[in-house]
Amino acid sequence: MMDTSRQDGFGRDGSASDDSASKSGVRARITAARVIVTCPGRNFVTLKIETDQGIYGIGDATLNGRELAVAAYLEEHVIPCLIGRDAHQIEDIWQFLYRGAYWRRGPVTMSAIAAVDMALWDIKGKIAGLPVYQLLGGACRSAVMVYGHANGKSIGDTVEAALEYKEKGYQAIRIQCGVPGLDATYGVSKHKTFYEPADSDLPAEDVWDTAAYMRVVPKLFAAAREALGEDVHLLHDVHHRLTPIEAGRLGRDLEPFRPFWIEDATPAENQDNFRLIRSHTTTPLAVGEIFNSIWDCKDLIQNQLIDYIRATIVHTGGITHLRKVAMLADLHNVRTGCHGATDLSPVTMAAALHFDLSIPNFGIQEFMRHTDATYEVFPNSYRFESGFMYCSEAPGLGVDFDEDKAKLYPYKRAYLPVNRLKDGTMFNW
Ligand code: KDG
Ligand code: MG
Repeated sequence: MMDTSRQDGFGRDGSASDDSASKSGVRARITAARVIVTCPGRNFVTLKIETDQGIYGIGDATLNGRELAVAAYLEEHVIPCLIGRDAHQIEDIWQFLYRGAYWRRGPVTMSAIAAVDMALWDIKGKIAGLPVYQLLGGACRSAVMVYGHANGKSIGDTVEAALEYKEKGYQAIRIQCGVPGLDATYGVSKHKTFYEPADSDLPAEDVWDTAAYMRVVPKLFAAAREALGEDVHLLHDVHHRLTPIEAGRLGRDLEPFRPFWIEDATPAENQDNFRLIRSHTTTPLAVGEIFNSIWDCKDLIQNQLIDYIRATIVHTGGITHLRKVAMLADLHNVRTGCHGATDLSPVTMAAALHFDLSIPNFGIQEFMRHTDATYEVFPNSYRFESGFMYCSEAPGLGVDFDEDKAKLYPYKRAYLPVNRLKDGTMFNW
Protein backbone atom coordinates (compact mmCIF):
# COMPACT_ATOMS: atom_id res chain seq x y z
CA MET A 1 0.00 0.00 0.00
CA MET A 2 1.24 3.47 -0.85
CA ASP A 3 2.70 5.40 2.05
CA THR A 4 1.07 8.81 1.46
CA SER A 5 3.23 10.74 3.90
CA ARG A 6 6.27 9.97 1.78
CA GLN A 7 5.04 10.69 -1.78
CA ASP A 8 7.46 13.58 -2.19
CA GLY A 9 10.38 11.40 -1.13
CA PHE A 10 10.93 13.46 2.02
CA GLY A 11 9.33 11.23 4.61
CA ARG A 12 8.77 11.84 8.28
CA ASP A 13 11.20 9.06 9.04
CA GLY A 14 13.83 11.77 8.71
CA SER A 15 15.30 10.32 5.54
CA ALA A 16 15.62 12.01 2.17
CA SER A 17 14.47 9.11 0.05
CA ASP A 18 12.97 5.62 -0.01
CA ASP A 19 16.46 4.21 0.57
CA SER A 20 16.27 5.08 4.27
CA ALA A 21 17.78 2.72 6.79
CA SER A 22 14.36 2.05 8.25
CA LYS A 23 13.00 0.71 4.97
CA SER A 24 15.11 -2.41 5.31
CA GLY A 25 13.67 -3.40 8.68
CA VAL A 26 10.49 -3.51 10.72
CA ARG A 27 8.64 -0.27 11.15
CA ALA A 28 6.45 0.94 13.99
CA ARG A 29 4.85 4.18 12.94
CA ILE A 30 4.10 6.64 15.72
CA THR A 31 0.40 7.42 15.53
CA ALA A 32 -0.21 9.44 18.67
CA ALA A 33 1.55 10.82 21.73
CA ARG A 34 0.29 12.63 24.79
CA VAL A 35 1.52 14.10 28.03
CA ILE A 36 -0.16 13.40 31.35
CA VAL A 37 0.66 15.39 34.48
CA THR A 38 -0.37 13.76 37.73
CA CYS A 39 0.29 14.31 41.44
CA PRO A 40 -0.03 11.10 43.49
CA GLY A 41 1.78 12.75 46.42
CA ARG A 42 4.10 14.71 44.13
CA ASN A 43 4.01 15.84 40.50
CA PHE A 44 5.07 13.60 37.63
CA VAL A 45 5.04 14.31 33.90
CA THR A 46 4.58 11.21 31.75
CA LEU A 47 4.74 10.84 27.98
CA LYS A 48 2.85 8.04 26.28
CA ILE A 49 3.69 7.24 22.65
CA GLU A 50 1.42 4.97 20.59
CA THR A 51 2.27 3.11 17.41
CA ASP A 52 0.37 1.54 14.56
CA GLN A 53 1.42 -1.84 15.96
CA GLY A 54 -0.97 -1.24 18.87
CA ILE A 55 2.07 -1.05 21.12
CA TYR A 56 2.77 1.96 23.32
CA GLY A 57 5.75 3.15 25.30
CA ILE A 58 6.02 5.45 28.29
CA GLY A 59 8.67 7.95 29.32
CA ASP A 60 9.27 10.21 32.31
CA ALA A 61 9.60 13.97 31.73
CA THR A 62 9.48 15.18 35.33
CA LEU A 63 11.55 18.27 36.17
CA ASN A 64 10.95 19.12 39.80
CA GLY A 65 9.24 22.51 40.22
CA ARG A 66 9.20 23.16 36.44
CA GLU A 67 6.88 20.33 35.39
CA LEU A 68 4.58 22.31 33.14
CA ALA A 69 7.46 23.83 31.17
CA VAL A 70 8.48 20.34 30.00
CA ALA A 71 4.86 19.33 29.40
CA ALA A 72 4.38 22.39 27.14
CA TYR A 73 7.71 21.77 25.37
CA LEU A 74 6.58 18.25 24.56
CA GLU A 75 3.04 19.17 23.57
CA GLU A 76 3.85 22.23 21.50
CA HIS A 77 7.24 21.45 20.02
CA VAL A 78 8.01 17.73 20.13
CA ILE A 79 4.85 15.68 19.68
CA PRO A 80 3.88 17.31 16.34
CA CYS A 81 7.28 16.24 14.96
CA LEU A 82 6.93 12.65 16.20
CA ILE A 83 3.73 11.67 14.43
CA GLY A 84 4.46 9.42 11.46
CA ARG A 85 8.05 8.64 12.42
CA ASP A 86 9.38 5.13 12.85
CA ALA A 87 9.62 4.43 16.58
CA HIS A 88 12.51 2.06 15.92
CA GLN A 89 14.81 4.89 14.84
CA ILE A 90 15.74 5.88 18.37
CA GLU A 91 19.12 7.44 17.62
CA ASP A 92 17.85 9.32 14.58
CA ILE A 93 14.88 10.72 16.50
CA TRP A 94 17.23 11.71 19.31
CA GLN A 95 19.47 13.57 16.86
CA PHE A 96 16.43 15.20 15.24
CA LEU A 97 15.16 16.52 18.57
CA TYR A 98 18.61 17.63 19.76
CA ARG A 99 20.29 19.02 16.65
CA GLY A 100 17.07 19.85 14.92
CA ALA A 101 15.88 22.19 17.68
CA TYR A 102 18.86 24.48 16.97
CA TRP A 103 18.62 25.42 20.68
CA ARG A 104 20.58 22.63 22.31
CA ARG A 105 20.75 21.33 25.87
CA GLY A 106 19.12 22.74 29.00
CA PRO A 107 17.02 20.80 31.53
CA VAL A 108 13.65 21.43 29.85
CA THR A 109 14.78 20.33 26.39
CA MET A 110 16.81 17.38 27.64
CA SER A 111 14.02 16.10 29.93
CA ALA A 112 11.60 16.26 27.01
CA ILE A 113 14.04 14.37 24.77
CA ALA A 114 14.62 11.87 27.58
CA ALA A 115 10.91 11.10 27.82
CA VAL A 116 10.71 10.38 24.09
CA ASP A 117 13.85 8.25 24.28
CA MET A 118 12.58 6.15 27.22
CA ALA A 119 9.23 5.61 25.51
CA LEU A 120 10.94 4.49 22.29
CA TRP A 121 13.19 2.00 24.11
CA ASP A 122 10.06 0.72 25.86
CA ILE A 123 8.35 0.23 22.49
CA LYS A 124 11.38 -1.45 20.94
CA GLY A 125 11.61 -3.85 23.87
CA LYS A 126 7.92 -4.69 23.69
CA ILE A 127 8.13 -5.36 19.95
CA ALA A 128 11.28 -7.46 20.38
CA GLY A 129 9.76 -9.29 23.35
CA LEU A 130 12.85 -8.45 25.42
CA PRO A 131 13.58 -6.38 28.53
CA VAL A 132 15.44 -3.20 27.55
CA TYR A 133 18.72 -4.22 29.21
CA GLN A 134 18.95 -7.07 26.70
CA LEU A 135 18.76 -4.58 23.83
CA LEU A 136 21.55 -2.56 25.47
CA GLY A 137 23.96 -5.47 25.28
CA GLY A 138 22.71 -7.69 28.08
CA ALA A 139 23.42 -7.81 31.79
CA CYS A 140 26.94 -7.10 33.09
CA ARG A 141 25.86 -8.06 36.64
CA SER A 142 23.05 -9.91 38.32
CA ALA A 143 21.64 -6.97 40.30
CA VAL A 144 22.07 -3.29 41.02
CA MET A 145 23.48 -2.10 44.35
CA VAL A 146 21.40 0.77 45.69
CA TYR A 147 21.79 3.24 48.53
CA GLY A 148 19.00 4.32 50.82
CA HIS A 149 18.52 7.60 52.69
CA ALA A 150 18.91 7.62 56.48
CA ASN A 151 18.26 10.97 58.08
CA GLY A 152 17.20 12.60 61.31
CA LYS A 153 17.21 15.93 63.10
CA SER A 154 20.09 14.88 65.38
CA ILE A 155 23.15 12.68 64.93
CA GLY A 156 21.52 10.09 67.20
CA ASP A 157 18.29 10.00 65.17
CA THR A 158 20.25 9.66 61.94
CA VAL A 159 22.40 6.81 63.24
CA GLU A 160 19.27 5.06 64.48
CA ALA A 161 17.68 5.44 61.03
CA ALA A 162 20.88 4.13 59.40
CA LEU A 163 20.78 1.06 61.67
CA GLU A 164 17.23 0.41 60.45
CA TYR A 165 18.44 0.57 56.84
CA LYS A 166 21.24 -1.86 57.67
CA GLU A 167 18.69 -4.14 59.28
CA LYS A 168 16.65 -4.05 56.05
CA GLY A 169 19.68 -5.29 54.15
CA TYR A 170 21.07 -2.06 52.68
CA GLN A 171 24.80 -2.23 52.02
CA ALA A 172 25.09 1.46 51.23
CA ILE A 173 23.41 4.23 53.21
CA ARG A 174 23.36 7.97 52.69
CA ILE A 175 23.45 9.85 56.02
CA GLN A 176 22.12 13.40 56.48
CA CYS A 177 21.38 15.10 59.79
CA GLY A 178 20.03 18.46 60.92
CA VAL A 179 22.47 21.30 61.40
CA PRO A 180 22.33 22.70 64.97
CA GLY A 181 20.79 26.16 64.95
CA LEU A 182 18.96 25.72 61.63
CA ASP A 183 15.21 24.99 61.40
CA ALA A 184 15.43 22.98 58.17
CA THR A 185 18.32 21.16 56.53
CA TYR A 186 18.49 19.55 53.08
CA GLY A 187 17.95 15.80 53.27
CA VAL A 188 16.22 15.78 56.65
CA SER A 189 12.68 14.57 56.34
CA LYS A 190 9.63 15.99 58.11
CA HIS A 191 7.99 12.56 57.82
CA LYS A 192 9.58 9.27 58.81
CA THR A 193 9.56 7.44 55.49
CA PHE A 194 9.24 9.95 52.67
CA TYR A 195 11.21 13.04 51.82
CA GLU A 196 9.68 15.54 49.43
CA PRO A 197 11.48 18.87 49.56
CA ALA A 198 9.25 20.42 46.86
CA ASP A 199 6.31 20.88 49.18
CA SER A 200 5.11 24.48 49.04
CA ASP A 201 3.04 26.60 46.70
CA LEU A 202 5.80 29.24 46.68
CA PRO A 203 9.47 28.56 47.54
CA ALA A 204 10.09 28.20 51.28
CA GLU A 205 13.09 30.27 52.41
CA ASP A 206 15.55 28.27 54.50
CA VAL A 207 18.61 29.60 56.32
CA TRP A 208 22.11 28.23 55.82
CA ASP A 209 25.21 28.20 58.05
CA THR A 210 28.33 26.65 56.51
CA ALA A 211 30.46 26.71 59.67
CA ALA A 212 27.83 24.85 61.73
CA TYR A 213 27.42 22.31 58.92
CA MET A 214 31.18 21.71 58.66
CA ARG A 215 31.29 21.01 62.40
CA VAL A 216 28.44 18.52 62.50
CA VAL A 217 29.15 16.28 59.48
CA PRO A 218 32.46 14.76 60.72
CA LYS A 219 30.75 14.03 64.07
CA LEU A 220 27.90 12.33 62.23
CA PHE A 221 30.34 10.15 60.29
CA ALA A 222 32.28 9.25 63.42
CA ALA A 223 29.08 8.18 65.20
CA ALA A 224 27.76 6.28 62.17
CA ARG A 225 31.00 4.34 61.64
CA GLU A 226 31.11 3.45 65.30
CA ALA A 227 27.51 2.17 65.30
CA LEU A 228 27.35 0.56 61.85
CA GLY A 229 30.80 -0.99 61.64
CA GLU A 230 33.14 -1.17 58.67
CA ASP A 231 31.14 -3.21 56.19
CA VAL A 232 28.52 -0.62 55.20
CA HIS A 233 29.13 2.06 52.58
CA LEU A 234 28.37 5.54 53.92
CA LEU A 235 27.47 8.36 51.55
CA HIS A 236 26.70 12.03 52.05
CA ASP A 237 25.15 14.78 49.91
CA VAL A 238 26.61 18.26 50.43
CA HIS A 239 23.98 19.59 47.98
CA HIS A 240 26.13 22.34 46.44
CA ARG A 241 26.66 24.13 49.76
CA LEU A 242 30.46 24.52 49.93
CA THR A 243 33.18 26.40 48.12
CA PRO A 244 35.87 24.15 46.60
CA ILE A 245 38.32 24.82 49.43
CA GLU A 246 35.65 24.16 52.08
CA ALA A 247 34.80 20.94 50.26
CA GLY A 248 38.49 19.98 50.28
CA ARG A 249 38.51 20.48 54.05
CA LEU A 250 35.32 18.44 54.56
CA GLY A 251 36.63 15.64 52.35
CA ARG A 252 39.82 15.54 54.40
CA ASP A 253 37.92 15.59 57.72
CA LEU A 254 35.85 12.60 56.55
CA GLU A 255 38.76 10.50 55.26
CA PRO A 256 39.18 8.53 58.53
CA PHE A 257 35.58 7.28 58.14
CA ARG A 258 36.07 6.17 54.51
CA PRO A 259 32.96 7.60 52.87
CA PHE A 260 31.84 5.91 49.66
CA TRP A 261 31.47 9.46 48.29
CA ILE A 262 30.59 13.02 49.04
CA GLU A 263 28.12 14.33 46.51
CA ASP A 264 27.70 17.77 44.92
CA ALA A 265 30.40 19.17 47.20
CA THR A 266 30.36 22.42 45.25
CA PRO A 267 28.41 23.78 42.29
CA ALA A 268 29.88 22.46 39.05
CA GLU A 269 29.17 25.07 36.41
CA ASN A 270 32.89 25.76 36.60
CA GLN A 271 34.26 22.24 36.17
CA ASP A 272 37.68 23.39 37.38
CA ASN A 273 36.23 23.72 40.90
CA PHE A 274 36.78 20.02 41.27
CA ARG A 275 40.51 20.29 40.56
CA LEU A 276 40.88 22.24 43.77
CA ILE A 277 38.85 19.77 45.85
CA ARG A 278 40.75 16.87 44.32
CA SER A 279 44.10 18.33 45.26
CA HIS A 280 43.13 18.32 48.95
CA THR A 281 41.35 15.04 49.60
CA THR A 282 41.17 11.37 48.66
CA THR A 283 37.48 11.18 49.59
CA PRO A 284 35.69 10.04 46.40
CA LEU A 285 33.66 12.73 44.65
CA ALA A 286 30.26 12.37 42.98
CA VAL A 287 28.46 15.03 41.00
CA GLY A 288 25.96 15.47 38.19
CA GLU A 289 22.33 15.12 39.23
CA ILE A 290 21.56 18.53 37.70
CA PHE A 291 23.64 17.94 34.57
CA ASN A 292 21.77 17.56 31.33
CA SER A 293 24.37 16.66 28.74
CA ILE A 294 27.76 15.10 28.24
CA TRP A 295 29.16 18.61 27.86
CA ASP A 296 28.44 19.33 31.54
CA CYS A 297 30.79 16.56 32.64
CA LYS A 298 33.25 16.16 29.78
CA ASP A 299 36.12 17.99 31.51
CA LEU A 300 35.34 16.48 34.91
CA ILE A 301 35.54 13.01 33.40
CA GLN A 302 38.45 13.49 31.03
CA ASN A 303 40.58 15.06 33.77
CA GLN A 304 39.55 12.40 36.27
CA LEU A 305 38.35 15.07 38.70
CA ILE A 306 35.44 12.95 39.91
CA ASP A 307 34.87 9.30 40.77
CA TYR A 308 31.12 8.98 40.16
CA ILE A 309 28.91 10.66 37.59
CA ARG A 310 25.34 11.13 38.84
CA ALA A 311 23.70 12.30 35.62
CA THR A 312 20.34 10.65 35.28
CA ILE A 313 18.23 9.29 32.46
CA VAL A 314 15.34 11.75 32.78
CA HIS A 315 17.39 14.94 32.90
CA THR A 316 20.20 13.91 30.56
CA GLY A 317 18.46 13.07 27.32
CA GLY A 318 17.43 9.51 28.09
CA ILE A 319 19.13 6.14 27.84
CA THR A 320 20.63 6.98 24.44
CA HIS A 321 22.58 9.98 25.71
CA LEU A 322 23.45 8.62 29.15
CA ARG A 323 25.09 5.61 27.52
CA LYS A 324 27.50 7.99 25.81
CA VAL A 325 28.27 9.64 29.14
CA ALA A 326 28.92 6.21 30.68
CA MET A 327 31.16 5.20 27.79
CA LEU A 328 33.26 8.34 28.14
CA ALA A 329 33.38 7.81 31.91
CA ASP A 330 34.52 4.21 31.46
CA LEU A 331 37.61 5.39 29.58
CA HIS A 332 38.61 7.50 32.59
CA ASN A 333 37.86 5.19 35.55
CA VAL A 334 34.72 7.08 36.46
CA ARG A 335 31.74 4.99 37.52
CA THR A 336 28.04 5.82 37.49
CA GLY A 337 25.84 6.66 40.46
CA CYS A 338 22.57 7.76 38.91
CA HIS A 339 20.29 10.16 40.70
CA GLY A 340 17.20 8.35 41.98
CA ALA A 341 15.24 10.71 44.23
CA THR A 342 11.44 10.50 44.34
CA ASP A 343 11.01 13.35 41.89
CA LEU A 344 12.16 10.86 39.25
CA SER A 345 9.12 8.70 38.46
CA PRO A 346 9.10 4.88 38.56
CA VAL A 347 9.56 5.04 34.76
CA THR A 348 12.99 6.60 35.26
CA MET A 349 13.76 4.14 38.05
CA ALA A 350 12.94 1.23 35.75
CA ALA A 351 14.96 2.73 32.89
CA ALA A 352 17.88 3.31 35.28
CA LEU A 353 17.87 -0.33 36.36
CA HIS A 354 18.07 -1.53 32.74
CA PHE A 355 20.86 0.97 32.10
CA ASP A 356 22.74 0.08 35.31
CA LEU A 357 22.64 -3.62 34.51
CA SER A 358 24.00 -3.12 31.02
CA ILE A 359 27.03 -0.85 31.47
CA PRO A 360 30.48 -2.08 32.52
CA ASN A 361 31.29 0.88 34.80
CA PHE A 362 28.23 0.89 37.03
CA GLY A 363 28.98 2.14 40.54
CA ILE A 364 25.80 2.48 42.58
CA GLN A 365 22.17 3.56 42.13
CA GLU A 366 20.24 5.92 44.38
CA PHE A 367 16.89 4.51 45.48
CA MET A 368 14.12 6.24 47.37
CA ARG A 369 10.83 4.42 47.70
CA HIS A 370 7.83 6.11 46.13
CA THR A 371 4.48 6.37 47.90
CA ASP A 372 1.91 3.57 47.47
CA ALA A 373 -0.27 6.00 45.49
CA THR A 374 2.62 6.55 43.06
CA TYR A 375 3.11 2.82 42.62
CA GLU A 376 -0.62 2.45 41.88
CA VAL A 377 -0.33 5.01 39.09
CA PHE A 378 2.89 3.36 37.81
CA PRO A 379 2.49 -0.43 38.29
CA ASN A 380 5.88 -2.12 38.00
CA SER A 381 7.70 -5.25 38.98
CA TYR A 382 11.20 -4.13 39.88
CA ARG A 383 12.10 -5.22 43.39
CA PHE A 384 14.50 -4.65 46.27
CA GLU A 385 16.25 -7.50 48.05
CA SER A 386 19.21 -7.43 50.45
CA GLY A 387 20.61 -4.13 49.28
CA PHE A 388 20.13 -4.80 45.57
CA MET A 389 17.45 -3.93 43.03
CA TYR A 390 16.27 -6.42 40.46
CA CYS A 391 14.95 -5.40 37.09
CA SER A 392 11.69 -6.53 35.61
CA GLU A 393 12.09 -9.28 32.99
CA ALA A 394 8.97 -8.05 31.17
CA PRO A 395 9.46 -6.81 27.59
CA GLY A 396 10.34 -3.12 27.44
CA LEU A 397 10.97 -1.12 30.60
CA GLY A 398 8.58 -3.24 32.67
CA VAL A 399 6.63 -0.33 34.11
CA ASP A 400 3.14 0.77 33.14
CA PHE A 401 1.01 3.86 33.59
CA ASP A 402 -2.59 3.75 34.80
CA GLU A 403 -4.20 6.79 33.20
CA ASP A 404 -7.50 6.42 35.09
CA LYS A 405 -5.69 6.39 38.42
CA ALA A 406 -3.50 9.31 37.30
CA LYS A 407 -6.65 11.39 36.72
CA LEU A 408 -7.49 11.08 40.40
CA TYR A 409 -4.44 13.20 41.28
CA PRO A 410 -4.45 16.59 39.54
CA TYR A 411 -1.30 18.71 39.24
CA LYS A 412 -0.45 20.85 42.26
CA ARG A 413 2.16 23.58 41.95
CA ALA A 414 5.10 22.81 44.23
CA TYR A 415 8.47 24.50 44.59
CA LEU A 416 11.78 23.38 46.04
CA PRO A 417 12.98 25.64 48.89
CA VAL A 418 15.61 28.35 48.45
CA ASN A 419 18.44 29.17 50.87
CA ARG A 420 19.68 32.43 52.34
CA LEU A 421 22.63 33.07 54.61
CA LYS A 422 21.86 34.50 58.04
CA ASP A 423 22.43 38.05 56.73
CA GLY A 424 19.86 37.49 53.98
CA THR A 425 22.23 36.80 51.09
CA MET A 426 20.78 34.36 48.53
CA PHE A 427 22.70 31.07 48.61
CA ASN A 428 22.60 27.65 46.94
CA TRP A 429 19.92 25.22 48.00
O1 KDG B 1 14.66 17.81 42.77
C1 KDG B 1 15.74 17.91 43.64
C2 KDG B 1 16.04 16.56 44.26
O2 KDG B 1 16.03 15.55 43.32
C3 KDG B 1 17.38 16.58 44.96
O3 KDG B 1 17.35 17.55 45.95
C4 KDG B 1 17.65 15.21 45.55
O4 KDG B 1 19.93 15.83 45.87
C5 KDG B 1 19.08 14.95 45.74
C6 KDG B 1 19.52 13.55 45.80
O5 KDG B 1 20.72 13.35 45.88
O6 KDG B 1 18.68 12.68 45.75
MG1 MG C 1 21.88 15.04 45.51
